[in-house]
Amino acid sequence: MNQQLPLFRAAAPDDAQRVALLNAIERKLLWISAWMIHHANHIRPNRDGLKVGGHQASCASVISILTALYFDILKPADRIAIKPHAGPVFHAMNLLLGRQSAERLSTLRQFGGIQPYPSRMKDGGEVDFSTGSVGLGVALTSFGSLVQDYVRLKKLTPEGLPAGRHVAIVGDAELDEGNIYEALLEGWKHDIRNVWWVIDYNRQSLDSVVQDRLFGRIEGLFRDMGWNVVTLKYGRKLQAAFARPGGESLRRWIDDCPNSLYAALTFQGGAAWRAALLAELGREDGLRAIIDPLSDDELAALMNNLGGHDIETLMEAFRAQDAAGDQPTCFIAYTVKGMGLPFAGHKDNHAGLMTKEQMEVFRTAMRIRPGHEWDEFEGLDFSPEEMRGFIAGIPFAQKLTPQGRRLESPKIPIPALLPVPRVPVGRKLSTQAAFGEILAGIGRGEGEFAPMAQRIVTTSPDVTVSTNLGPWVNRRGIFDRHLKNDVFRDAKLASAQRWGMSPEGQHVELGIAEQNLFLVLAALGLSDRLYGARLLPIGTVYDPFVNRGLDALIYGCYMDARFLLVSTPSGITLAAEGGQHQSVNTPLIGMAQDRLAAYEPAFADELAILMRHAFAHMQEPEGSSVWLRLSTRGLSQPERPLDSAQVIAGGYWVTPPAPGARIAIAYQGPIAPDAMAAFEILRAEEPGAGLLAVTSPDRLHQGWLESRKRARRGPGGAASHIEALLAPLAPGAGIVTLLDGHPAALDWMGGVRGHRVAALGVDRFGQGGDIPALYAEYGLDEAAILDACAELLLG
Ligand SMILES: Cc1ncc(C[n+]2csc(CCOP(=O)(O)OP(=O)(O)O)c2C)c(N)n1
Ligand SMILES: [Mg+2]
Repeated sequence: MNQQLPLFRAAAPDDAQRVALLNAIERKLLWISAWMIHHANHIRPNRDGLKVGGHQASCASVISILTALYFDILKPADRIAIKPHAGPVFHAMNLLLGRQSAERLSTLRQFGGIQPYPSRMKDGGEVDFSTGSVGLGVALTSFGSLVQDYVRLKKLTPEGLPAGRHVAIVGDAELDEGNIYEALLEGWKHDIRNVWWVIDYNRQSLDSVVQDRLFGRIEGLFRDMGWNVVTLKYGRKLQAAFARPGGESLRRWIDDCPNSLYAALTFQGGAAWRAALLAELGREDGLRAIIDPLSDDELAALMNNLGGHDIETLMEAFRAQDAAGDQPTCFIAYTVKGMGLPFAGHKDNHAGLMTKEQMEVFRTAMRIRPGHEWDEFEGLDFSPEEMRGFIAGIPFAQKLTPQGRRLESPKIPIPALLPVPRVPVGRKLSTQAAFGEILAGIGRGEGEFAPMAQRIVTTSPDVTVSTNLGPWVNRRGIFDRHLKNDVFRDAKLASAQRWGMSPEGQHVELGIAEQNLFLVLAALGLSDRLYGARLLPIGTVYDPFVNRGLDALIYGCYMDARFLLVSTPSGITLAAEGGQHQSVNTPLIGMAQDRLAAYEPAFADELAILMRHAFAHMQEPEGSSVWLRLSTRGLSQPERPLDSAQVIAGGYWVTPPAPGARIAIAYQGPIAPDAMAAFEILRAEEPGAGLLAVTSPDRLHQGWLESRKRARRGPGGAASHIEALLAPLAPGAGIVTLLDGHPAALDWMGGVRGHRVAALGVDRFGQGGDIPALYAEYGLDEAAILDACAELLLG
């Protein structure tokens, strides 16, 4: 069984009152969280007959842990992720802290009300990290700590702002998520400090009771990653019992008790505990002396006196660790799921709700008068004034800044034009190469580029060099909390890459784990609001592997983290590298993802406009993150004036159609030369035909959706960009759309003005080959484009 904490020093006398007050808070949190869920399910009118839901058992499980943390240990600068299904406890704590209204608590899971799981965007300033997709919030605390170190070591944070600890309250089943271990490994590499993960070890997940043998493994994993592990298995009552004659056999029995039996006995209560103990240990005199004097309820309370439910045990463990230093620490706090509620320990209790009858019994036990259910200090032995006085004095109740815990950081000025690479005649340039050159140009940090150069931070999961971040990294260095020399450079061994690391470095190098990339981007992209230091984060990744980290990308967007994602190479245009490296679905993800504006430029001038837009847009309150899908295919670069507003809005006519034109070609990305070649042939027969460059199906489509919403509200709204672009075409004209990705990304264009669309694109897995072979096979070459034109023209 797990290692025990040494017996703690006895609580100081002045702590007795504190413990009593904390016990009162536990009582309130248990009541209010259960009542919030009960109210939402049984009292509020239900219009659709669907279950509202909520997790009373998951809440009950962490009451003591959260009480000890928030009302004794945590400080205002600490940043916290809470197990998602304990959301109601979080809101109840804020009620007691005077940061939440009772009225609002009654809106749990209601439209416009408190979200089922804590949400930064929808639940307001007290939520540091949203949670909901289990595992991600936990891992994010590690990367938050890394980012806090990054901005503090560079002295970018407001003067006097203290550093915080990063704390996750973790459900034990969350540890099944692989991203936890990816984050542990990456955290170890970066030597993260001041992170606590407190595991609510109730040995239950959603479906059932978890395996007994698992935890020895997990504890070892944490230790291997340099974490301190503190196990809180037994509370004070049990510890005292173990110290008595016969107590050792009681301890051994509990230690050996399978999780499922322990849970079942907990559910059955005192009489069942007695029967089980007597059957197994009844011949031991000492044991009889311990249990015989206890009533059934007292015996149940003793047997459930686990470390995670014992406020003194928790307080002392947290305080000891608080004083011990900054080593990342995992607390394994044994708990009972549903503790204090009628379904405590039952394996099916995850989504269980108390019945109305059970709630009335619970209400009586909690001394809550009808009509006073939301009163924050109802039914306690302390007066509301005593409770308020105590809470006002705890560290977490102090103000971090006059504005509270959500910080701000001024905007960073972005020059009107970014340095567009100058391409000698005859040289071709890909968007990926252009990206590297533009960033390296900014990285010189000269003149008006100095402020933005200082705030850009790049990160990449082991594809730094192959996504062309190399020149930037050579200029700005790699971030590490410690100075590490570049051994190759010191030995004068030739290499294009400088790989020295220091606290001044501005590139965060990651191992190949794309979820970590997106979690780091999420933390970097919240740095203004969490640490008071605005950054301009850029993450690079191969386009197909966006899918590998997708849930973490969505998670970052859900929190409105702001960053620039550059995914390259993309599509079958990658050619010979082939197969699994060729992305198909990413343009559709870009269209569907909220708070992420997705673009696919074809030429360097477009890219420079879009990168400039991205740096500004990610700083706008109504802006968003930006995604650029790039390519390794070199293209001859046009010399031309370009309307940046149109590039940003999603497209422009390379050759505008004549009024009433019967046909147009709309291309996206590096297929541009093939579209242009086909267009020249088409134009010989159809002189009025148009050639449309699409830089963003996402922005065009979004603009169209918004204009239609406006139109439904009433006449007079402005037409969207795509409506304006397509206006010159004849009614019923044909449009051939093409992109190196799924054709659905553009074929909606037919719906805008009732045109007929032939949508070309990729709808099968890619494969190795050269571009002529692949474009022919997937129907993207000149011949395929002309065939599609003919099909439309001939009707
Ligand atoms: C990524 C993801 N998968 C599945 C779920 C559904 N789900 C919600 S809670 C839960 C189990 C939680 O168990 P545990 O973390 O031990 O929390 P407890 O309720 O026991 O405290 C599951 C599977 C989810 N929220 N996120
Ligand atoms: Mg659990």
